[in-house]
Amino acid sequence: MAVTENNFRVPRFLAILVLIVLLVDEALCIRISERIPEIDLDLPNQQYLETAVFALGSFWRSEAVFGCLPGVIRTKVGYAGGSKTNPEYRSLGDHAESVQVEYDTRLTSFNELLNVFWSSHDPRQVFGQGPDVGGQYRSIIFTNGTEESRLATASKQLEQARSRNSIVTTQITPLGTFYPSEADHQKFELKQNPFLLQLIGNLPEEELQRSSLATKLNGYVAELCPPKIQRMIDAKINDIVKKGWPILREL
Ligand code: MHO
Repeated sequence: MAVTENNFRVPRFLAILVLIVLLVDEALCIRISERIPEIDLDLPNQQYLETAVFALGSFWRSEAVFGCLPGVIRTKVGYAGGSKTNPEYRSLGDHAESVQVEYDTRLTSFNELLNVFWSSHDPRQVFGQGPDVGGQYRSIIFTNGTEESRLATASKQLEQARSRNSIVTTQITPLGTFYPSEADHQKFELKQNPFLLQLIGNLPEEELQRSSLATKLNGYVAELCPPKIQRMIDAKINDIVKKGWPILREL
């Protein structure tokens, strides 16, 4: 009889111990994130993708401004608007710091991007933007074709009509070559936040640059998302942190 009881006691004790270990592990452990391969938009959807390029001051900020908008799939910072070949951050010549925005035409439009462009900087400032002084921070709408050129010109006229007291300095010019900038400047805002980088799985540089999720979070970190989106991402991150499961796969 006693032998039977002992036989039961040992496994039950072990089972309880295992249960406690599992619960403590679930509650306390920060798991090491795995890499999440980003699913690329499938081929049929590629036809709805367009790119637009704008210059509106520091490209760190420009990338964050556009990255969080509904319909924006990807962003990339670079140099455009000048004549120097292969510009670099410390010697960009006559180029302007620019952002290339890849967007889904079913969800947003060149016109909507133009509205964001105007409301996200001061196009009346001469030779710079905010504290950043110099031609590299000038305001430019780059166009691709006559329709974009028409829309850009019309929107500039509207902007100018808001006040005649100063001149809207924004240039409108066909896009020549867009030179992507060095990796350090891509998703710059997000890279200042190791916690969020880990949250999305510490993607290698190439994947980070192509990631739609990183594009959005880059805007979130800079607090430049539209307020509703900013709050939605806040809630999502808090929820994940509460659950102790530190991988954010999508928004
Ligand atoms: N004011 C910015 C300019 C950076 S930029 C990408 C700074 O912190 O230096 O040109």
